[in-house]
Amino acid sequence: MKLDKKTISALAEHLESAELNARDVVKITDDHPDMDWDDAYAIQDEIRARKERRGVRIVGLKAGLTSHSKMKQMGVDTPVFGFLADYFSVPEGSAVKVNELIHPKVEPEIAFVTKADLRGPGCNIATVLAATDFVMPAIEVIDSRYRDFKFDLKSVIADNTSASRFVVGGTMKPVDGMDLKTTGIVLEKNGVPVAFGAGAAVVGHPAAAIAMLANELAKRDQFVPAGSLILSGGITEAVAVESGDNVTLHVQGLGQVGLRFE
Ligand code: OOG
Ligand code: MG
Repeated sequence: MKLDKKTISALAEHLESAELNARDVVKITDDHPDMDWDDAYAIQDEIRARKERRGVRIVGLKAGLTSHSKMKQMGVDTPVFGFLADYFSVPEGSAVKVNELIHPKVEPEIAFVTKADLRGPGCNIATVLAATDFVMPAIEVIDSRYRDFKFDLKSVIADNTSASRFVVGGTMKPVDGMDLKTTGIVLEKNGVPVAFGAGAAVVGHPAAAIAMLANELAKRDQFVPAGSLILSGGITEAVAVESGDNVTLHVQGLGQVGLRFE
């Protein structure tokens, strides 16, 4: 750790205020170039603790920057992990208010729900699939608090990996008999297909992203508890949205899920 406790809580407040007021800020490494990975996750953990102290429930976890399209789009090279708060969850088909956000983008993802604890180190595709209750389609709405979505890895980790809203829906299915590598997806904006992919785009297999999350949490003496909802990461580049847009994600064998922006 390079930052003291006071600085970590000040940065958590700074980034959380940017989120809650929908105001962008410059990336925090500009002022704290020597902060390390532990500092970045400590700031994220402090944002989580601030929300919990106000009575917000944490309802899930997420992996991000798990596909080459996303890494290339953002100019970074390692996955990152964050949390999902209760108010991030949007009912299927309902509207996300763009005036509560800075510059939202949508990502096509596969959500996992677990039925057993996942504890790293050493989690892998097999252990994740064995612990998976079901999978379902998910659209994540990301909204980096950093100006123009410009950040480095430590800044984006501190900013809870741009987590903002999400919707899950479609059909929930157990993973036996599914090949999540070749599961195809089509993302439509206003009825027009805008992004296509398959599960393998996410670190070879979406379950591998969940294993990476469990192994990363283990470094901080944490684990993925049974019953967790986890977003495995955008399969394609994120797509910018604005008021009036309608987004639908089709996942092969898992139906579709959608939301609107107003
Ligand atoms: C970081 C979050 C990326 C994903 O699914 O790749 C993410 C960002 O691109 O702002 O959630
Ligand atoms: Mg995502």
